[in-house]
Amino acid sequence: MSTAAERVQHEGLRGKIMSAAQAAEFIADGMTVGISGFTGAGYPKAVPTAITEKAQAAHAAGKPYKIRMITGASTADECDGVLARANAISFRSPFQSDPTMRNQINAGDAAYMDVHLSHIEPQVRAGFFGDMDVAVVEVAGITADGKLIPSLAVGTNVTWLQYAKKIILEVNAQQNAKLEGMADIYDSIGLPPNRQPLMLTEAGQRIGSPYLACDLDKIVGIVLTDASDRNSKFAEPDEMSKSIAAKIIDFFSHEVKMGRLPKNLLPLQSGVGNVANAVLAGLQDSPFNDLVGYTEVLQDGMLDLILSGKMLSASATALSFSPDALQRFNDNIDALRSKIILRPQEVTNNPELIRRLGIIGMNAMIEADIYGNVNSTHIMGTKMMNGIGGSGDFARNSFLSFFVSPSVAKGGAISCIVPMVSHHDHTEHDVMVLVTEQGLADLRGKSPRERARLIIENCAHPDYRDQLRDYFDRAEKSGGGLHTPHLLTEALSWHQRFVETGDMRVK
Ligand code: 0RQ
Repeated sequence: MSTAAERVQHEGLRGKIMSAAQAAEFIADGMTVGISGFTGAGYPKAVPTAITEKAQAAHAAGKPYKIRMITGASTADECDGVLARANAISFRSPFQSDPTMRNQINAGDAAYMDVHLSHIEPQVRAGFFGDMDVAVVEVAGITADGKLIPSLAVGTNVTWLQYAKKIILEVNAQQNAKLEGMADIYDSIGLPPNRQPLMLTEAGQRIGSPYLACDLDKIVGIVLTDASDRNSKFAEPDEMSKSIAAKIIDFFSHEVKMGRLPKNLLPLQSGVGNVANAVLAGLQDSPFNDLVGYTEVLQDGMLDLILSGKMLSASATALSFSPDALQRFNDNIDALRSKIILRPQEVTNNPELIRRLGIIGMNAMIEADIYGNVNSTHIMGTKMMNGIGGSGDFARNSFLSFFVSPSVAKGGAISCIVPMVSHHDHTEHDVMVLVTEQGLADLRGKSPRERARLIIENCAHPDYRDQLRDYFDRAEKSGGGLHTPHLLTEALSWHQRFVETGDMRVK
């Protein structure tokens, strides 16, 4: 493996190598900082800690110091975590999953704008977030002619490098040098009224360059690192995840039999987490072959489908592996380079492409209501969990859109099927199939009342079915034929009961 210094092959840029502390000097209080990283991959490992030290010194001296931080998606403890603990973030967008950051957002100590991942790059380019003062971007290397080799996530790097006034690069020797050639960087989408069509007609196609590019004069510092992404091991799929996965796979078989899906299905998008991983693990032993992936985050399950030959190719924005899977990836990188395509998130999450390619989108949820509206972000309607991420881009535009969840949370004290969701992320119009360990509700082609009966009988936990039937029956009778029956004074009473008593069940 080459050292980080050896990976800076451009003569002129070698003179810009400096420490993280020196690089952090370019970042002043109040600045908007574009940071690389997508679901725990490709985030800077050293400069965030150096910013933290600056913030702590400023705060100790009674001076203000906070940055406005915009990323591709979530980063990791060495980035979101350290900065949040040092109270160094005043504003955060578009997606995070760090516990301290989450607490600060919910306490009102940091402002948060939760944005569809397909929107963040064009909105930054359009100036909705003001100027971007500095970008801090991790790369796997810099070529002799100044091209940047993307690391394990491409995320928003194209836009950050173009729009930031100054650029700090972290060159990380831990990222495999053989990543060179895996990315497909397309950066000519533009803004209205000159937005260009994305000429990508197959998930595995390449339309751009393998390199990121920027104005080299904007690079003010290069920091050398040698640290891995901090992805933890996935738990082996538990019974709950396996049960949800099995129902989805049965449904695929049914759809193939009905002639509504081809034998190799359609390109698969899968959200983050254990259920998503279990669905992909379940596909390993399924009758489907020649699968194709088209997803934001490529996790262990999809990697193993490619390695076993079940999946032909996968397009992603980030490779977010457990340590074991990263080893398998590195061991097989020569064979994988032509099968995995790393794209900017503005391409991956582009509604135009998701619609054109006919994606099967599978995402997790916090709760759904009896009509099929889904809440992916807010606990009890008020507390931000992570953010909408790319789930909305995929839910609205996929050919088939699934939402999955266990039927209950917190040991049964919370029903994930409720009369009315306490926050709306995905409306009934974007949710086609709901799946819990109890069963699957195919909502396509059904009216709200038909959907309600199906969701209650198929997806709700038995402990809550009578309560839901009672709510729906009384709502139906109350108005004499309402299109979407509700009892407005009771619709959110289940959440209220949980807040007051710690249990949604009527005792
Ligand atoms: O709480 O952590 O205290 O134990 O919520 O629940 O079941 O482990 O679910 O980790 O798969 O996350 C929707 C949040 C699900 C995620 C969400 C509690 C539960 C637990 C987590 P604890 P689970 P997951 C592409 C796709 C939006 C972004 C997205 C998410 C914790 O999937 O952030 O889809 N999605 N991106 O106990 C109260 C309920 C609850 C509940 C669960 N109804 N009420 N608490 N919990 N249901 C990738 C990107 O976009 C980057």
